[in-house]
Amino acid sequence: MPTTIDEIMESHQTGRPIVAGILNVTPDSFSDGGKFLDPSAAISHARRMIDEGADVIDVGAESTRPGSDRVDQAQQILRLQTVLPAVVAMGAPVSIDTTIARVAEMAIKHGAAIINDVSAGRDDADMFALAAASHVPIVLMHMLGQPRTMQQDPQYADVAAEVREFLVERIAAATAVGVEAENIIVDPGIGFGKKLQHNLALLTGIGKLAELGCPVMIGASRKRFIGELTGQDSPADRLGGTIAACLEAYRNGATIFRVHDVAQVRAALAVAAAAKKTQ
Ligand code: HH2
Repeated sequence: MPTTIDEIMESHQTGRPIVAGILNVTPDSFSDGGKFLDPSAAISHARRMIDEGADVIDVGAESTRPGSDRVDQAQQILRLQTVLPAVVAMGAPVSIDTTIARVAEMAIKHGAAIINDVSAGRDDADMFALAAASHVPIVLMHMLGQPRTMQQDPQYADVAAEVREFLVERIAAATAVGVEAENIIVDPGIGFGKKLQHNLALLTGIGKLAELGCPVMIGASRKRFIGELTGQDSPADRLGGTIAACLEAYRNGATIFRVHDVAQVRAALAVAAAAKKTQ
């Protein structure tokens, strides 16, 4: 049975871990760029992730890796137009990873059930109005700067407190436009304008975000900070570190995990969730 939106939005209360499988319909994503640009490859990968236990499929047509170039609205829609309806038809909720309201609108028309906006409504002034009018949950993520330049020496005095402050402000901006507070998911934006020590402080400091009363999403999968800790240059080799990061985040209150390796993370979280229940 597919996971419902209510189960996702109540996950921070129930402790149920939600796994969002990443589907990058892009030529240049940092870990799987080019692998799923072909619609039939993308569709079979979504099928596989659902079979492996993904609760959500997070579909994106623009890479936001450090240094990436922007992809315009028409190009994103072109990349999504075959894949998105096919993935929606598989029955699992689909989230649309975009910062452009017209792209999110097209995705919602085709059945997408969640907006994942890594700019937290700052790139496109219409995004919050769209979320409010269509009553779909929206992920608000923290990013310092823009993907092109965000890794150029990011600085914080207290990263967890500053990320929290940013998200409090974005929640207020979204609700002011009519987005229901119950429809907001927050995300500290691992790797988005953060050095190694910032990412680690955020994984351990997630409790500060969980206090906001929204589900917390975490996207640590295969990211560079894991390679910095393990010496693994190739993102595909970073599964062990990805699992450790997800478990650390879960222990501290995150419940939605955006990952490439669905089966393995699902299994790790099943064990962690069962152990948590006995506490
Ligand atoms: N990370 C990426 C993309 N979207 N969305 C949320 N909410 N949180 C994240 O941490 C996040 C995200 C970057 O990872 P990926 O999609 O694998 O790579 P790319 O941006 O190169 O396509």
